[in-house]
Formats: sequence, structure tokens, C-alpha cells
Amino acid sequence: MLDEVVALPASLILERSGEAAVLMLNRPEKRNALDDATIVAIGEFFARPPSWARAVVLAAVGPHFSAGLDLGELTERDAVDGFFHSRMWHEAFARIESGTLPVIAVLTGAVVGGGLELAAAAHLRVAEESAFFALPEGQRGLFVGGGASVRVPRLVGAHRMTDMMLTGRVLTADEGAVAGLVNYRVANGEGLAKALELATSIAGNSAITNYAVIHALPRIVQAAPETGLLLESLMAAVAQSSQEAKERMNAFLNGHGRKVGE
Ligand code: 1HE
Repeated sequence: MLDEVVALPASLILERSGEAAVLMLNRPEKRNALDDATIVAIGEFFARPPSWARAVVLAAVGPHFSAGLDLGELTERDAVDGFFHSRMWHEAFARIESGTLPVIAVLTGAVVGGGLELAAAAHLRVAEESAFFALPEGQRGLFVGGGASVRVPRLVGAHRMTDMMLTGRVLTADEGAVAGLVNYRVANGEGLAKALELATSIAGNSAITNYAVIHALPRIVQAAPETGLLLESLMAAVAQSSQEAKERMNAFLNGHGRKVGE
């Protein structure tokens, strides 16, 4: 069942767990530093995820989620090459954020630089106690290039990202959770199980609801309020009219549906 997906480089591993595709960064000896081949392959995977998948768990082999950009590849690049390199990251991560499936990242150890940019493109973040967050670009004479300046302030506010970049501040898992980087903070070793539990629950939603949350909600948030409310009404009407919504509401009224919290 796994052979229908795009070919993956050795730096990525795909496993199946029920209806969840588990995509793992697999370069632990380099702390899952992200080289160009891995970025391109991540983009291709999310452009054409396996047909059986209803959600994706994005995790990592080894104690660190990702040390960010592979600094070994940061050789002499002129401004034009640098621009297109950054755009390549944007394209790949847009396919995560605006792809067809909800994506849950499991964060451990270093979630830094481009690793944090990758995590920020996921829809939910589960962080183990070991996770720490930083944007060391400021210390390396760089600037973020993988979408952090758009996605990280959305999660934590521009003021916190400014602090992380100007001072090199490292946030612990708990600080990341308070700041808004983390949806679920779990003990070490429990991240994957928590993410799979969430993926199973999400896979049980109707496809139109998941689509609305991933695609309509971010656009509504960015729209002018009146436009946002109009989009909300349109999306609500489409979801409500689906056969699945009718079946689910009838099931609840007949005592078969899940109660809130179940
Ligand atoms: C790497 C990288 C990397 C480790 N590129 N090779 N990111 C950073 O500035 C983070 C740099 N990394 C670190 O600060 C540390 O490695 C960690 C805190 C993540 C982990 O420390 P530790 O003690 O477990 O590992 P280590 O001994 O530092 O590294 C192990 C190996 O991984 C070592 O290689 P080795 O051949 O000597 O064994 C390191 O060189 C290698 N390694 N991190 C390449 N990042 C779209 S723009 C995004 C811009 C950015 O992401 S800038 C931030 C880059």
C-alpha cells in the first residue's frame, strides 16, 4: 500500500498507521538538518499524498526534530540563487499548509531555524518535554527564509519572534506552549502516540469539515471581517448541505452520535 507514493530520498521515511501517513525526517546523524533534496521531496509528498491517508503525522527519527537549514549546503549563493532557494522552501511548505490533509507535527529536541519553519506549516503541533525552539538565523548573520516571518508571528506574535531573532532566545517546550507554538505538550516518548490519537480523531471528521478548517479558516482570518463573515456563511451552507452532515446530525438526535468530549 505504500508503493503508490512518490519516491522518497533516504532522508525521509514513510509508514502507515491506520488512516494516518507517518512521514519521518530521517537524518539523525545531522540532527535532521534539511538539505535541498529533502525540502523538494517533502513538497512532492504533500502534493501527492497516498490515497489511503486521511491525515499526516510529521515526525523525526532521533532525539531532534530538526536543526533547520543544512548549513553545509549554504555555500556561495548570489542574491538570485538565494531568492529562488527561499522560494523553493515556500513552495514545499505551502503544500503542507494548503494541501489536502490535516498535518500534525511531533516535536522533540531541536526545533530550530528551518525546523521551526517546517513545524509552523503543520496544522497542529505536539511537543515533547525535550523540545526547544529557536531562530538562530540572527546569530548566523542570516534571515529566515522558509516562511517563518509569516507563520511564526501568526502563532506567537511578531514581538516574540523579534525577541527570538534579536537575542537568540531559546524557548523550552513549556515556554513554547505558553507562547502558542504548541497545541499539546506531552512527556518525552509520548509525542507520536498523541499525534496518532489526534490523527485518528481527525480522520473521523467529515472531509468537508476538515477542508473548511484547513482552507477556509486561514483565508477568513486574513480577510476583511465582512468578507470573512460572508465566506463563513458560504462554507457553513456547503458543509451543512452535505449528506454526511445530515447523517451525523440524525445519528446524534437518535442517540448514536458522539457527545462533546467523547
Ligand atoms: C548540522 C546542522 C545544520 C547540526 N546543518 N549540519 N541551524 C542552526 O544554526 C542549528 C545548528 N545546530 C545546532 O545548534 C546543534 O547541532 C543542535 C543544538 C541542533 C544539536 O546539538 P548536538 O550537540 O546534539 O549535535 P552537534 O554535535 O552540534 O551536531 C551533530 C552533527 O550534525 C554535526 O556533524 P558532524 O559531521 O560533525 O557529526 C553537525 O555539524 C551536524 N549539524 N546541525 C548542517 N543545521 C530556509 S532558511 C532556514 C535558515 C536556518 O534554518 S538557519 C539555522 C540553522
